[in-house]
Amino acid sequence: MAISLSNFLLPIALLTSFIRAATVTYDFDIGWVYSNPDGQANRPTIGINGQWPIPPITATKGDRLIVNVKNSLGNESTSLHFHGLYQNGTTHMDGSASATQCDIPPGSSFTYNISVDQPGTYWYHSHTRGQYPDGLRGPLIIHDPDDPHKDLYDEEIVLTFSDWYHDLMHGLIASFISISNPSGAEPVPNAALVNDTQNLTISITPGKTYLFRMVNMGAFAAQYVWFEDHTMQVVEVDGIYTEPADAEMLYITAAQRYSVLVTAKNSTDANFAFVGSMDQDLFDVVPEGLNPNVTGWLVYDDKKENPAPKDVDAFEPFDDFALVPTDKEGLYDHVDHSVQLDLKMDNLNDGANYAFFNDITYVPPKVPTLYSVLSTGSNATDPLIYGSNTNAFVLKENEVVEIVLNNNDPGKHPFHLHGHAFQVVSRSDEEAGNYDASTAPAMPSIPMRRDTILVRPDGNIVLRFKADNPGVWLFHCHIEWHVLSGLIATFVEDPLGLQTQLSGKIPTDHLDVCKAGNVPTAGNAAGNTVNLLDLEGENKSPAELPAGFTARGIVALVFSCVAAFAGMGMISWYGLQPVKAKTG
Ligand SMILES: *[C@@H]1O[C@H](CO)[C@@H](O)[C@H](O)[C@H]1NC(C)=O
Ligand SMILES: *[C@@H]1O[C@H](CO)[C@@H](O)[C@H](O)[C@H]1NC(C)=O
Ligand SMILES: *[C@@H]1O[C@H](CO)[C@@H](O)[C@H](O)[C@H]1NC(C)=O
Ligand SMILES: *[C@@H]1O[C@H](CO)[C@@H](O)[C@H](O)[C@H]1NC(C)=O
Ligand SMILES: *[C@@H]1O[C@H](CO)[C@@H](O)[C@H](O)[C@H]1NC(C)=O
Ligand SMILES: *[C@@H]1O[C@H](CO)[C@@H](O)[C@H](O)[C@H]1NC(C)=O
Ligand SMILES: *[C@@H]1O[C@H](CO)[C@@H](O)[C@H](O)[C@H]1NC(C)=O
Ligand SMILES: *[C@@H]1O[C@H](CO)[C@@H](O)[C@H](O)[C@H]1NC(C)=O
Ligand SMILES: [Cu+2]
Repeated sequence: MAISLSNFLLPIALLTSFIRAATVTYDFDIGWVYSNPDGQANRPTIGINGQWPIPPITATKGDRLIVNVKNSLGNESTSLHFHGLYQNGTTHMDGSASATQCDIPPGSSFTYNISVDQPGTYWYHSHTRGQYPDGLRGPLIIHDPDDPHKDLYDEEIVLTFSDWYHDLMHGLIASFISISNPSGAEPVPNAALVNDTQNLTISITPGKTYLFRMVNMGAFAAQYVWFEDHTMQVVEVDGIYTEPADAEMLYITAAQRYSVLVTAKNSTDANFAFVGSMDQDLFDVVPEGLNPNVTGWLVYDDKKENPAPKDVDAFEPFDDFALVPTDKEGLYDHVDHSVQLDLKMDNLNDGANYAFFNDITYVPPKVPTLYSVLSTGSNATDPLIYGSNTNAFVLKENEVVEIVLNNNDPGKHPFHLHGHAFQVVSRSDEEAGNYDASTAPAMPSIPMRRDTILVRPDGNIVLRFKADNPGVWLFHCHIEWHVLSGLIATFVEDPLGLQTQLSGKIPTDHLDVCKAGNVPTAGNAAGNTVNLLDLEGENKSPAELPAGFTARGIVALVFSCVAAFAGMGMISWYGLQPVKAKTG
């Protein structure tokens, strides 16, 4: 009896472990293709295996995900980041170029090998500076056999939202970070897309309930999203299940995700529009003729017309701060390590506009930060070795960390932390100024958690998380323009634990791409392996403006130069270069 029972149980155990440990492999050959998703401009776009839109990545909780990347771009380096995956034990697979790996140069290959234990809606994108808006971004969905909401819906549909540019990032970046753009005005997108197209139709069966997994994979614009005459129920944000909460309209910043339940009507009398509308408050100047909206339809009857969307009077989106995670994780009410980050935008002496945390703008170090951790022994706990322009903070194992972010800028910024979902314990209205614990509202006992959060203009946010994931994790604004202008901090979490965890585990292809790109992999941020406190030769930002030289002065200077050179065309424009030396 006992024998036959164990004979019976054994195959089931094997079957279970087989299902749980499935390996999902993607072979991605990254190269240029042409695309024209808004019907207005055919442009070079970064595709995968000759195709764009690029494929969604899907796996099931417990799977091992292997992504074999070959860089066939010819003229650009690349990398892939898996946004929202904690990479617990595999910080070297996080894909953050200059932080956790070297860029993958043209012609090189690289394998990402990740164990995915977290269900939810994520996305993947290049984390090489400024590249993903050229097309290298797509959804990443981790299915969950134990989804607490699975009985509430019949079908799931992925919807990606994004902004879209007709010009390539290479040229846009050159004009963005430039003396000719001293106010730091970001390039304005040309169109909004849903599923990398417009006028998408979704065939709907009456009476069914759908789970829409929505991802904003844009470069810049947040989008207001609503389904006409259908209420959404939010059940997941950024991979965190929430108690169902009704929402008529969402505000989805770049990099955020929402899963919502939408129950179809019982009749097929009409079709209904759904709309994504780019938040034009983000744009310094709204170009004439820009359509900020992308429309799609819930089609109950394909013989009936798809009506034009009705104008909404006011944008009054759902407040995500009120969401309650289903796991009811309580507030971390004791903080071990508080990090204050004061955000500002300002000019440096090259005349261009940069973004700063605590007066420091991020510049990628010569040695990727992870490789500095792994090659500096006990000195890895000293934040100084990571360089003058990385905003490095060293965290101790398992301490509760708090980030107090004061936005001393009139713009909205969506902040993302790699390696964790954080508790959002405070978020002010706009114009509230710096965080002040003595006047701020009481913190929620069960705070909302997610991995990307909006800080309002001249307002503040307070985030908390436990340093239970050794790694090098970037914290940055997810507006790609602000990544380029330096709005990044580096958290070096439990560096000595990380050395033990990853000892002998960096695969050779990781070091091969460094060699191919001539990037050093040992020593401090400057590549100095002897005197770790000597940062001679490190990558640094341009110097500060001389005292009394204001951004306004640069604008005036540029306009007077432009006026002086007017009529001389491109050559006179580039003739602005000498001004650089004069202001320095
Ligand atoms: C979507 O429809 C609008 C309105 O008819 C049209 O202007 C636009 O070009 C369409 N977009 C695409 C990609 O076909
Ligand atoms: C890289 O190659 C693509 C495709 O040929 C081209 O459109 C793009 O302009 C090139 N980029 C640079 C910086 O030369
Ligand atoms: C991925 O990592 C696991 C665990 O370290 C290892 O067993 C496996 O061989 C790796 N797979 C590939 C394709 O590198
Ligand atoms: C939108 O694109 C995703 C893949 O990115 C696909 O899975 C989904 O089915 C598409 N949705 C519709 C309604 O076509
Ligand atoms: C559709 O019909 C079912 C069964 O009669 C009912 O329970 C449900 O409330 C109806 N749904 C809507 C959206 O009216
Ligand atoms: C976009 O949608 C908003 C909100 O409904 C509306 O006010 C605006 O007129 C629309 N713009 C265009 C160009 O259709
Ligand atoms: C760390 O720095 C100290 C000086 O503070 C130095 O004596 C020691 O050799 C360094 N250790 C390593 C592993 O470089
Ligand atoms: C990482 O794994 C450790 C041990 O397995 C666990 O205690 C910790 O909570 C995990 N951290 C994250 C962010 O998932
Ligand atoms: Cu920003």
